[in-house]
Amino acid sequence: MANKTYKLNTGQDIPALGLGTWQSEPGKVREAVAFALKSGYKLIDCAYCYANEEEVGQGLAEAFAAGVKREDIFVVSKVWTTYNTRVELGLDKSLKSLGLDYVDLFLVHWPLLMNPEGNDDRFPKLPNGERDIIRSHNHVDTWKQMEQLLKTGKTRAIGVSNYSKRYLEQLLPHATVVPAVNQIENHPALPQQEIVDLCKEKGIHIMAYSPLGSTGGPLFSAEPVVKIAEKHGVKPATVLLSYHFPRGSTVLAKSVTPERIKENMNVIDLDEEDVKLLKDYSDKLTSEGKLQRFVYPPFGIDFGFPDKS
Ligand code: 1BO
Repeated sequence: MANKTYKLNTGQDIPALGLGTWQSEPGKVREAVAFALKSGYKLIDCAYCYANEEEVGQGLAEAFAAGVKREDIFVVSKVWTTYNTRVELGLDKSLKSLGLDYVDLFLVHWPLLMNPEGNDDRFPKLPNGERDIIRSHNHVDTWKQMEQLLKTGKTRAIGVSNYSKRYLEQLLPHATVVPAVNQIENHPALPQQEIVDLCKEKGIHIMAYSPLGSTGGPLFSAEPVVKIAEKHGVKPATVLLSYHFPRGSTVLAKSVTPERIKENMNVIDLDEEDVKLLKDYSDKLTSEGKLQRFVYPPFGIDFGFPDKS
Protein backbone atom coordinates (compact mmCIF):
# COMPACT_ATOMS: atom_id res chain seq x y z
CA MET A 1 0.00 0.00 0.00
CA ALA A 2 2.81 2.44 0.83
CA ASN A 3 3.99 2.21 -2.81
CA LYS A 4 0.58 2.95 -4.28
CA THR A 5 0.34 5.90 -6.68
CA TYR A 6 -2.43 7.91 -8.33
CA LYS A 7 -2.50 9.72 -11.68
CA LEU A 8 -2.78 13.48 -11.60
CA ASN A 9 -4.66 15.40 -14.29
CA THR A 10 -1.20 16.26 -15.67
CA GLY A 11 -0.43 12.57 -16.30
CA GLN A 12 2.15 12.51 -13.48
CA ASP A 13 2.09 9.73 -10.89
CA ILE A 14 1.70 11.00 -7.32
CA PRO A 15 2.46 8.73 -4.36
CA ALA A 16 -0.43 7.82 -2.05
CA LEU A 17 1.70 8.40 1.07
CA GLY A 18 4.07 11.26 1.78
CA LEU A 19 6.12 12.74 4.59
CA GLY A 20 4.73 16.01 5.94
CA THR A 21 7.17 18.62 7.28
CA TRP A 22 4.76 21.16 8.77
CA GLN A 23 5.62 21.73 12.44
CA SER A 24 8.62 19.41 12.18
CA GLU A 25 11.04 20.56 14.82
CA PRO A 26 14.13 22.41 13.57
CA GLY A 27 17.22 20.28 13.99
CA LYS A 28 15.23 17.11 13.27
CA VAL A 29 13.80 17.66 9.78
CA ARG A 30 17.02 16.99 7.89
CA GLU A 31 17.38 13.59 9.47
CA ALA A 32 13.67 12.81 9.09
CA VAL A 33 13.63 13.64 5.37
CA ALA A 34 16.82 11.68 4.66
CA PHE A 35 15.60 8.72 6.72
CA ALA A 36 12.18 8.69 5.08
CA LEU A 37 13.58 8.78 1.56
CA LYS A 38 16.15 6.09 2.32
CA SER A 39 13.34 3.98 3.84
CA GLY A 40 11.23 4.18 0.68
CA TYR A 41 9.07 7.32 0.99
CA LYS A 42 8.67 8.96 -2.42
CA LEU A 43 6.87 12.17 -1.55
CA ILE A 44 8.04 15.06 0.64
CA ASP A 45 5.62 17.89 1.35
CA CYS A 46 7.17 21.28 2.15
CA ALA A 47 6.28 24.96 2.22
CA TYR A 48 8.06 28.28 2.55
CA CYS A 49 5.75 29.05 5.48
CA TYR A 50 7.05 26.06 7.46
CA ALA A 51 10.40 27.91 7.80
CA ASN A 52 12.40 24.71 7.47
CA GLU A 53 12.91 24.26 3.71
CA GLU A 54 16.66 24.76 4.01
CA GLU A 55 16.84 21.84 6.41
CA VAL A 56 14.55 19.79 4.18
CA GLY A 57 17.01 20.58 1.37
CA GLN A 58 19.85 19.20 3.48
CA GLY A 59 17.86 16.02 4.01
CA LEU A 60 17.20 15.74 0.28
CA ALA A 61 20.92 16.20 -0.44
CA GLU A 62 21.77 13.49 2.09
CA ALA A 63 19.31 11.09 0.46
CA PHE A 64 20.64 11.87 -3.03
CA ALA A 65 24.18 11.21 -1.79
CA ALA A 66 22.95 7.84 -0.50
CA GLY A 67 21.62 6.90 -3.94
CA VAL A 68 18.01 8.17 -3.96
CA LYS A 69 17.33 9.61 -7.42
CA ARG A 70 15.67 13.00 -7.89
CA GLU A 71 13.46 11.64 -10.68
CA ASP A 72 12.15 8.90 -8.38
CA ILE A 73 10.76 11.27 -5.79
CA PHE A 74 7.93 13.81 -5.71
CA VAL A 75 8.60 17.13 -4.00
CA VAL A 76 5.78 19.54 -3.18
CA SER A 77 6.17 23.14 -2.07
CA LYS A 78 3.78 26.05 -1.63
CA VAL A 79 3.81 29.77 -2.28
CA TRP A 80 3.24 31.73 0.89
CA THR A 81 0.56 34.42 1.12
CA THR A 82 3.09 37.30 1.16
CA TYR A 83 4.23 36.12 -2.29
CA ASN A 84 0.81 35.63 -3.87
CA THR A 85 1.45 38.54 -6.27
CA ARG A 86 5.00 37.28 -6.97
CA VAL A 87 4.65 33.54 -7.22
CA GLU A 88 7.79 32.95 -9.31
CA LEU A 89 9.88 34.75 -6.70
CA GLY A 90 8.23 32.60 -4.03
CA LEU A 91 9.05 29.46 -5.99
CA ASP A 92 12.63 30.60 -6.57
CA LYS A 93 13.11 31.06 -2.84
CA SER A 94 11.81 27.57 -2.12
CA LEU A 95 13.94 26.01 -4.86
CA LYS A 96 17.04 27.75 -3.51
CA SER A 97 16.38 26.52 0.02
CA LEU A 98 15.57 23.00 -1.16
CA GLY A 99 18.64 22.90 -3.44
CA LEU A 100 16.47 21.82 -6.38
CA ASP A 101 15.97 23.16 -9.89
CA TYR A 102 12.32 22.08 -10.02
CA VAL A 103 9.54 20.84 -7.78
CA ASP A 104 7.00 18.28 -8.91
CA LEU A 105 4.08 20.29 -7.61
CA PHE A 106 3.72 23.89 -6.43
CA LEU A 107 0.61 24.96 -4.52
CA VAL A 108 -1.06 28.22 -3.56
CA HIS A 109 -0.91 27.75 0.21
CA TRP A 110 -3.98 29.92 1.01
CA PRO A 111 -6.28 31.94 -1.25
CA LEU A 112 -5.45 35.39 0.13
CA LEU A 113 -2.70 38.00 0.05
CA MET A 114 -0.78 39.20 3.08
CA ASN A 115 1.14 42.46 2.72
CA PRO A 116 3.93 41.66 0.23
CA GLU A 117 6.02 44.49 1.66
CA GLY A 118 6.41 42.33 4.73
CA ASN A 119 8.63 40.12 2.51
CA ASP A 120 10.23 37.51 4.71
CA ASP A 121 7.95 38.26 7.63
CA ARG A 122 5.48 35.41 7.19
CA PHE A 123 2.75 37.03 9.26
CA PRO A 124 2.98 40.80 8.75
CA LYS A 125 0.80 42.79 11.13
CA LEU A 126 -0.85 46.18 11.04
CA PRO A 127 0.09 48.68 13.77
CA ASN A 128 -3.11 47.65 15.60
CA GLY A 129 -1.83 44.07 15.80
CA GLU A 130 -4.20 42.61 13.20
CA ARG A 131 -2.92 40.51 10.30
CA ASP A 132 -1.95 42.74 7.39
CA ILE A 133 -4.25 41.21 4.76
CA ILE A 134 -4.72 42.94 1.40
CA ARG A 135 -8.45 42.51 1.05
CA SER A 136 -8.67 43.99 -2.46
CA HIS A 137 -6.61 41.07 -3.84
CA ASN A 138 -8.41 38.54 -6.02
CA HIS A 139 -7.03 35.01 -5.56
CA VAL A 140 -7.79 34.28 -9.24
CA ASP A 141 -4.93 36.67 -10.13
CA THR A 142 -2.57 34.49 -8.11
CA TRP A 143 -3.75 31.46 -10.07
CA LYS A 144 -3.11 33.26 -13.38
CA GLN A 145 0.50 33.74 -12.24
CA MET A 146 0.70 30.09 -11.20
CA GLU A 147 -0.34 29.06 -14.73
CA GLN A 148 2.61 31.01 -16.12
CA LEU A 149 5.00 29.05 -13.90
CA LEU A 150 4.43 25.89 -15.92
CA LYS A 151 6.29 27.49 -18.83
CA THR A 152 9.40 28.01 -16.69
CA GLY A 153 9.98 24.31 -16.02
CA LYS A 154 10.52 25.16 -12.34
CA THR A 155 7.43 23.14 -11.41
CA ARG A 156 5.87 20.15 -13.16
CA ALA A 157 2.36 20.82 -11.87
CA ILE A 158 0.40 23.49 -10.03
CA GLY A 159 -2.37 23.25 -7.49
CA VAL A 160 -4.01 24.82 -4.47
CA SER A 161 -4.27 24.23 -0.76
CA ASN A 162 -6.96 25.10 1.78
CA TYR A 163 -9.48 25.92 -0.97
CA SER A 164 -13.07 25.46 0.10
CA LYS A 165 -15.86 24.71 -2.36
CA ARG A 166 -16.60 28.44 -2.56
CA TYR A 167 -13.01 29.33 -3.50
CA LEU A 168 -12.79 26.53 -6.07
CA GLU A 169 -16.05 27.64 -7.63
CA GLN A 170 -14.68 31.17 -7.92
CA LEU A 171 -11.45 29.92 -9.45
CA LEU A 172 -12.47 27.22 -11.91
CA PRO A 173 -14.42 29.32 -14.45
CA HIS A 174 -11.25 31.43 -14.92
CA ALA A 175 -8.70 28.64 -14.88
CA THR A 176 -6.95 27.72 -18.12
CA VAL A 177 -5.15 25.01 -16.14
CA VAL A 178 -7.31 23.06 -13.68
CA PRO A 179 -5.42 22.68 -10.38
CA ALA A 180 -3.82 19.24 -10.18
CA VAL A 181 -4.29 19.07 -6.40
CA ASN A 182 -6.17 20.61 -3.49
CA GLN A 183 -4.33 19.98 -0.22
CA ILE A 184 -6.71 20.20 2.73
CA GLU A 185 -7.07 19.14 6.34
CA ASN A 186 -8.89 15.83 6.10
CA HIS A 187 -9.73 12.97 8.48
CA PRO A 188 -12.84 11.09 9.62
CA ALA A 189 -13.81 13.98 11.92
CA LEU A 190 -13.50 16.44 9.01
CA PRO A 191 -14.42 14.52 5.85
CA GLN A 192 -14.88 17.74 3.82
CA GLN A 193 -17.09 15.65 1.57
CA GLU A 194 -18.39 18.57 -0.49
CA ILE A 195 -14.87 19.64 -1.38
CA VAL A 196 -13.72 16.07 -1.99
CA ASP A 197 -16.73 15.40 -4.27
CA LEU A 198 -16.26 18.62 -6.21
CA CYS A 199 -12.55 17.91 -6.67
CA LYS A 200 -13.29 14.40 -7.87
CA GLU A 201 -15.78 15.73 -10.39
CA LYS A 202 -13.24 18.26 -11.68
CA GLY A 203 -10.25 15.90 -11.73
CA ILE A 204 -8.47 17.59 -8.81
CA HIS A 205 -6.55 15.20 -6.58
CA ILE A 206 -6.92 15.54 -2.80
CA MET A 207 -3.89 15.56 -0.51
CA ALA A 208 -4.84 15.21 3.15
CA TYR A 209 -2.87 16.98 5.86
CA SER A 210 -3.26 16.54 9.62
CA PRO A 211 -4.76 13.05 9.08
CA LEU A 212 -4.38 12.21 12.77
CA GLY A 213 -6.00 15.39 14.03
CA SER A 214 -3.97 16.64 16.95
CA THR A 215 -1.35 14.47 18.63
CA GLY A 216 -3.03 12.26 21.18
CA GLY A 217 -6.32 13.87 20.15
CA PRO A 218 -9.83 12.40 20.16
CA LEU A 219 -9.52 10.58 16.83
CA PHE A 220 -7.12 8.05 18.34
CA SER A 221 -9.77 6.88 20.77
CA ALA A 222 -12.81 7.25 18.50
CA GLU A 223 -14.80 4.02 18.74
CA PRO A 224 -14.75 2.98 15.06
CA VAL A 225 -11.05 3.78 14.75
CA VAL A 226 -10.20 1.64 17.79
CA LYS A 227 -12.49 -1.16 16.59
CA ILE A 228 -10.91 -1.29 13.12
CA ALA A 229 -7.40 -1.08 14.61
CA GLU A 230 -8.14 -4.05 16.89
CA LYS A 231 -9.64 -6.06 14.05
CA HIS A 232 -6.52 -5.65 11.89
CA GLY A 233 -4.02 -5.73 14.80
CA VAL A 234 -2.68 -2.26 13.96
CA LYS A 235 -2.47 1.09 15.73
CA PRO A 236 -5.26 3.71 15.47
CA ALA A 237 -2.80 5.95 13.60
CA THR A 238 -2.49 3.28 10.89
CA VAL A 239 -6.28 3.23 10.48
CA LEU A 240 -6.37 7.03 10.23
CA LEU A 241 -3.68 7.08 7.55
CA SER A 242 -5.28 4.18 5.66
CA TYR A 243 -8.68 5.99 5.67
CA HIS A 244 -7.55 8.03 2.64
CA PHE A 245 -6.80 5.23 0.17
CA PRO A 246 -10.38 4.05 -0.47
CA ARG A 247 -11.18 7.77 -0.89
CA GLY A 248 -8.55 7.99 -3.64
CA SER A 249 -6.51 10.61 -1.77
CA THR A 250 -2.85 11.07 -0.91
CA VAL A 251 -2.13 11.28 2.81
CA LEU A 252 0.69 13.22 4.48
CA ALA A 253 2.10 11.59 7.60
CA LYS A 254 4.15 14.01 9.69
CA SER A 255 6.83 12.65 11.96
CA VAL A 256 10.48 13.25 12.77
CA THR A 257 10.84 9.99 14.72
CA PRO A 258 12.52 7.21 12.69
CA GLU A 259 10.40 4.41 14.24
CA ARG A 260 7.18 6.30 13.54
CA ILE A 261 8.26 7.27 10.02
CA LYS A 262 8.79 3.55 9.36
CA GLU A 263 5.60 2.52 11.15
CA ASN A 264 3.55 5.00 9.09
CA MET A 265 4.52 3.03 5.99
CA ASN A 266 2.54 0.04 7.30
CA VAL A 267 -0.70 1.39 5.93
CA ILE A 268 -3.35 -1.22 5.22
CA ASP A 269 -6.24 -1.93 2.86
CA LEU A 270 -9.46 -1.14 4.72
CA ASP A 271 -12.37 -3.40 3.78
CA GLU A 272 -15.92 -2.31 2.98
CA GLU A 273 -17.07 -2.78 6.55
CA ASP A 274 -14.24 -0.52 7.84
CA VAL A 275 -15.03 2.13 5.25
CA LYS A 276 -18.69 2.06 6.26
CA LEU A 277 -17.89 2.34 9.97
CA LEU A 278 -15.73 5.41 9.34
CA LYS A 279 -18.30 6.96 7.02
CA ASP A 280 -21.07 6.44 9.58
CA TYR A 281 -18.84 8.11 12.19
CA SER A 282 -18.24 11.10 9.85
CA ASP A 283 -21.94 11.31 8.96
CA LYS A 284 -22.91 11.26 12.65
CA LEU A 285 -20.50 14.09 13.49
CA THR A 286 -21.75 16.02 10.45
CA SER A 287 -25.42 15.65 11.38
CA GLU A 288 -24.72 16.54 15.02
CA GLY A 289 -22.66 19.59 13.97
CA LYS A 290 -19.67 18.13 15.80
CA LEU A 291 -17.05 18.08 13.02
CA GLN A 292 -13.60 18.85 14.34
CA ARG A 293 -11.21 21.17 12.61
CA PHE A 294 -7.77 20.95 14.20
CA VAL A 295 -6.00 23.45 11.95
CA TYR A 296 -7.55 26.88 12.05
CA PRO A 297 -6.69 29.39 9.33
CA PRO A 298 -3.99 31.65 10.72
CA PHE A 299 -5.72 34.72 9.27
CA GLY A 300 -9.03 35.09 11.08
CA ILE A 301 -10.89 34.74 7.76
CA ASP A 302 -13.87 32.46 7.19
CA PHE A 303 -12.72 30.14 4.43
CA GLY A 304 -16.02 28.31 4.43
CA PHE A 305 -14.82 25.31 6.41
CA PRO A 306 -15.91 22.80 7.38
CA ASP A 307 -18.30 21.60 4.75
CA LYS A 308 -19.85 25.00 4.27
CA SER A 309 -19.97 26.70 0.93
C1 1BO B 1 -0.82 27.02 8.25
C2 1BO B 1 -0.34 25.82 7.51
C3 1BO B 1 -1.38 24.76 7.28
C4 1BO B 1 -0.85 23.50 6.66
O1 1BO B 1 -0.12 23.69 5.50
